[in-house]
Amino acid sequence: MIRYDVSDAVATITLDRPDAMNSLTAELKTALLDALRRAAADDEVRAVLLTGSGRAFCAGQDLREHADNLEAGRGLAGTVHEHYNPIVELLATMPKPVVAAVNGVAAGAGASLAFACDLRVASEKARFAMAFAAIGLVPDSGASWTLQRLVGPGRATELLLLGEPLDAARALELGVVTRVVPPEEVLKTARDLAVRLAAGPTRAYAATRRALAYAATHTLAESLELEARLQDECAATEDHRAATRAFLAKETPVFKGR
Ligand code: T3D
Repeated sequence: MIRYDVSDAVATITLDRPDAMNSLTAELKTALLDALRRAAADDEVRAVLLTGSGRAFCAGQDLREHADNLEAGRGLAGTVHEHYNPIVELLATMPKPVVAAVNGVAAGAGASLAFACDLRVASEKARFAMAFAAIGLVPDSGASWTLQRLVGPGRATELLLLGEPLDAARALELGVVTRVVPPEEVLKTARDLAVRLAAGPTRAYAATRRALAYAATHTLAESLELEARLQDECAATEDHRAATRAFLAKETPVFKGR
């Protein structure tokens, strides 16, 4: 259900239910959460790459399992709290960068997973479907928070209420994705970015993620205060000291993530 592979300090996590468009069952969500926890906790992993196998990135909640839960009177069976929320929180807050290789359609919570990553590289064949309203649900897995930060509240409202699919070109235009490449290049392009980030100042990247998330919901004065604290932390890192020495010696810095 999940493939987990580490090389070049990048953990590649692949949703691997291609026959069901990588739609999310409880089992797959548990495996994804485990994989993300493993990547977050492993100091040898300095960037994460999330992708899907087959023609989809992820079609969101598995609606067959969902229908079974509804029929059995279990409602959502606790999956939002138990799975979706911790998955998205970890994607958005783990202390290392996360890149999504959106190889195909990303629908519902599948789109939300991509939105929670730092960078999104999409295949020309990818599309995003804000599929929640079409089945009478509210956007979840952070889409109400992330999408409006990517495209602004006006566009986000339209996308979430009308649910019209967004092709890759339009997604790039609106800022939902950062790059669009031919399908055969999507994984390599995203992986190259992840490898580049994995060779960077991991602690400064973690601090940057924190600062951006914090600034999105705090005042300028509060954000300046957090920046000052985070800058003290970064200034004390081995990477910062070594990079400063390298600059003055006109050398290329080698970051160790410490
Ligand atoms: O507990 C909770 O449920 C709460 C959390 C909810 C979070 C959510 O994610 S809600 C949103 C759930 N996802 C959707 O509503 C998306 C449903 N799928 C679609 O809209 C379309 O299938 C796609 C836009 C993803 C792809 O369209 P297309 O035309 O490329 O493919 P298709 O023909 O519609 O689907 C291909 C197969 O995948 C098909 O199965 P079949 O007929 O070949 O046996 C289809 O049923 C299956 N499939 C697609 N999405 C899902 C799915 N099966 C189960 N669950 C899916 N989400």
